[in-house]
Amino acid sequence: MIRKYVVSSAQMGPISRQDTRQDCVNRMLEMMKEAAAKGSRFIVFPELALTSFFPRWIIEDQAELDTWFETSMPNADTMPLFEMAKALNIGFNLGYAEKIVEGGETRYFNTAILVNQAGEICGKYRKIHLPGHDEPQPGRRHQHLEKRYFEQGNLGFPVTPMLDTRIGMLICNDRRWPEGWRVLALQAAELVCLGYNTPDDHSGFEEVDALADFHHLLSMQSGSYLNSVWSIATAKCGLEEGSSLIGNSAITAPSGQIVAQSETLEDEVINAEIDLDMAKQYRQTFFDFGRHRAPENYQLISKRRMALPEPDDT
Ligand code: CDV
Repeated sequence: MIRKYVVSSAQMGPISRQDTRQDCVNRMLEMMKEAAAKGSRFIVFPELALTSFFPRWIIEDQAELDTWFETSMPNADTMPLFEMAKALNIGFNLGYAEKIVEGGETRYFNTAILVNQAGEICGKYRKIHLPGHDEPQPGRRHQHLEKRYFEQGNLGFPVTPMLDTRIGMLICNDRRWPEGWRVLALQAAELVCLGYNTPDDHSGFEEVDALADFHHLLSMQSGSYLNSVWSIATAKCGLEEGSSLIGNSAITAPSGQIVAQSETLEDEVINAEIDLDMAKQYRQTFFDFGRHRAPENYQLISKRRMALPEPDDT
């Protein structure tokens, strides 16, 4: 079986505070049509693609905060995406803020779903590496309050069989943590998709912020190469409510080479034909996990959270 087909990244330019879910969905539908016209079978939308990136604001009123979250999926606003997926025979990955009652408790997650070509949800991931703070930081022009508004994902790093392959999901900051990539690769993921909102004025260090695009691409290229997976990274980008978000959406091969990259800071579809069997070359050589990995030596990775010297170090 030849497993070669076109996939797409549907980068979105800024979403303003006033924009409705329908506004966003209409933009996504246009990009879905454009991708399908290029023969694409799978399209990746950004993190929190249905709203402005609200964790930059301090929102004290719970009722107001709740308006940024989806309580069901699909819902009336997003249903057209699911219908279009079925009509055009194209799967998609969508990020959104999820409010759900689980175990009798109301819970809030930064979530991404996979939808297959029949327009059905077939995979869900809730972001594990939440950046930023749970309390507003004095002196910052923009807050980053993901730790306040979301709880850590509780679904692990699932891999979903779909489109003759196995797809894993990461969300934004997850791309900087090799552990998530490796957990996906150990479940034989061949394609990793990721949406992001990455401000280039976030760290408080000018020289670090100046490397925001470089570090994004470095993370995607190293994640793909070190784990022998294709990846599709999709930005929400441009000047959004005064916050400058990087673009550089990219489709990256298991070789670590970028095969398609966005050029604007606006809505933009990029496409690439990917050969899923390419990953095999890497998994049979440098990254033949069965021959070369030594998990018995990696125990600290799951036992220890932070860097500490050993107790007998002098
Ligand atoms: N949405 C994100 O997770 N953004 C982070 C920023 C805050 C560093 C990122 O890793 O891109």
